[in-house]
Amino acid sequence: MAEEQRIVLRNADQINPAKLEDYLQAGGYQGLEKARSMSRADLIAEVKKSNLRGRGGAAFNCGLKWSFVPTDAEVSYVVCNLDEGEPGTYKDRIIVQKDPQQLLEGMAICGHAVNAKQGYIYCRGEYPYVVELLNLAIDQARSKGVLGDFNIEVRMGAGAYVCGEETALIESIEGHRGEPRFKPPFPGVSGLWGKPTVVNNVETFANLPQIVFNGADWYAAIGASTYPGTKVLTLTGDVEKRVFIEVPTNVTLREIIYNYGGGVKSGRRLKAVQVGGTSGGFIPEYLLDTPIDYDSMRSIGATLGTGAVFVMDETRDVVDIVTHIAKFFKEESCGKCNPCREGTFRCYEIMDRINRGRGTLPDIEHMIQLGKVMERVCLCGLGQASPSPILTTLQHFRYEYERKLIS
Ligand code: L3W
Repeated sequence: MAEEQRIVLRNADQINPAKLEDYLQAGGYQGLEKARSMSRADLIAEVKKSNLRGRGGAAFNCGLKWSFVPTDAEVSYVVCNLDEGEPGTYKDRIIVQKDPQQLLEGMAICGHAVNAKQGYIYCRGEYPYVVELLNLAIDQARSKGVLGDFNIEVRMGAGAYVCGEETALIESIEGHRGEPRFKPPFPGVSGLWGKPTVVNNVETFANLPQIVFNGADWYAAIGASTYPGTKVLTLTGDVEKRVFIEVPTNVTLREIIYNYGGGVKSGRRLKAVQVGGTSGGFIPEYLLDTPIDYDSMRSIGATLGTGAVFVMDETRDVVDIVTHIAKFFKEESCGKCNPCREGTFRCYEIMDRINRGRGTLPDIEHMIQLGKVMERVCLCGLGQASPSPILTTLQHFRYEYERKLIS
């Protein structure tokens, strides 16, 4: 059986997360110390070479993103995306609850690389206890002076899913309504208060202390070559064991479900797996031998996204599940762009009609057309990703839709 490999979760349940001393004894802040001995350009080059790719959904090369911050910027910011609003997703919460200092260290490493003195953690509003732990960790780090002149503050979201999108998140920190901005300019050039801003996910930052301490080559050799390292996954749904694990990125979905999750609950057959949360595509049984790296997942029309692996057994009604998901997107669309505001509404309307046994064959064809347009023209990830459950289930489970149509 493929072994778990812990980078991000290496201190999980080994240290007291509320004690900075524990983190220091486990080797904490050595990555930051090493980073500070490097020039900004060398540090960015090292992170780029490690090929660490964003763990929040888009898998963009982390070092490359940092390199967009102009070298002559007088003020720049580091922002951690802990919004985690994707239903069924909770890996960032666990990473922070198990080891908050590691996140702070990762952010300070980024601060050194882009010459930022101020960082913000944007935390999901439903995680007040995480905010408490983070504030405690920040106070301890500040008292001990381990962060140097890098300051971190926590900001709380208010329950809007769209604020996980980086520019909506920036708007929200600035005190505005959470709506995405047009890109370009990208935040790396013009973000928070118009200043260069790096926005990375919790898991991305949490990898950095070990990457800098052990070197880019060490990291690049772990897991899949195009998406190296490990991935923290949360396995839920119809499995014997619901677990969170950290595995190298070349592990397959089948290994995750059967080796770590103990297989499908009650010996039933597997119908589908949704990877990445509600915006993830549905994967049928015959594709389970696909590795969980970002590119392999994309090649089968799925996403890796937030690392949520949701298993559905043979008794599940795929059309009913997708109808609920479509309702979620309709409610969470911020309404700024027409394709998302109207598209999510229409998708839900059609899905609901089909689910209630009143749909027709043209409904399916319209929805496919609409979904394909939304993927291309919606302003942000919310609208672009929202048709994925519909399109992938129509690809793999079309018979379930047809069975519900008016005959
Ligand atoms: C400068 C360029 N920067 C790209 C940056 C960009 C962003 C990153 C990826 O996310 C997925 C989707 C959602 N100059 C750049 C550049 N960048 N080109 O690289 O950019 P992009 O456009 O590929 O993706 P995106 O729109 O940022 C789309 C998911 O991400 N999503 C994520 C939410 C994450 C959380 C979380 O971490 N807690 O909630 C939201 O939209 O589903 O799959 O940084 O600026 N030429």
